[in-house]
Amino acid sequence: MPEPLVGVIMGSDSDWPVMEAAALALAEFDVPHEVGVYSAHRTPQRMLDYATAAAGRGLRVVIAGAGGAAHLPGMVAAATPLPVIGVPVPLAKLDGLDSLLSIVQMPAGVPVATVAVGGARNAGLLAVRILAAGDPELLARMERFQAELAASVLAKDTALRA
Ligand code: RP5
Repeated sequence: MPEPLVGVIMGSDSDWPVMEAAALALAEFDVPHEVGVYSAHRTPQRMLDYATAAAGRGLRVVIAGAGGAAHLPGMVAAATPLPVIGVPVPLAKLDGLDSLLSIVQMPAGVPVATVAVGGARNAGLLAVRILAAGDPELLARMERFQAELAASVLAKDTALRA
């Protein structure tokens, strides 16, 4: 098994039904990744240990998803120099707006690239793009993916007009 380049982490295993889409997008591009639960509130030291060790372990990007008082992405970004992508996980109450605002309003100097509420697939694709910037083969695959996406839209347009 190749060493993971992307860490897909979440505050609770209850986030997995949303976060799985990030792992699936990475798998689609054969990007080695790992998955884990690290709670900013319930296991703060374990979360910090993960974040501080991530770059040294060879990770290049961290995708962090959390819901409600969603402090995981920001705290991980505070403790690692790696790019962190935050996924606001929608919970039963407040529809994920609380998660979004908890993740997106980072203070200057500590960025988290925040995707849409429940936008784990885009988080995975953004991680692929970050890696592809330094990997011509992965960049070519991303270009093919974009061309296929465009073709699928054109096919729908053609079908609609027929
Ligand atoms: C957050 O609290 C987690 O990211 C999860 O979205 C939310 C609820 O967690 P559970 O009570 O389902 O474990 O930290």
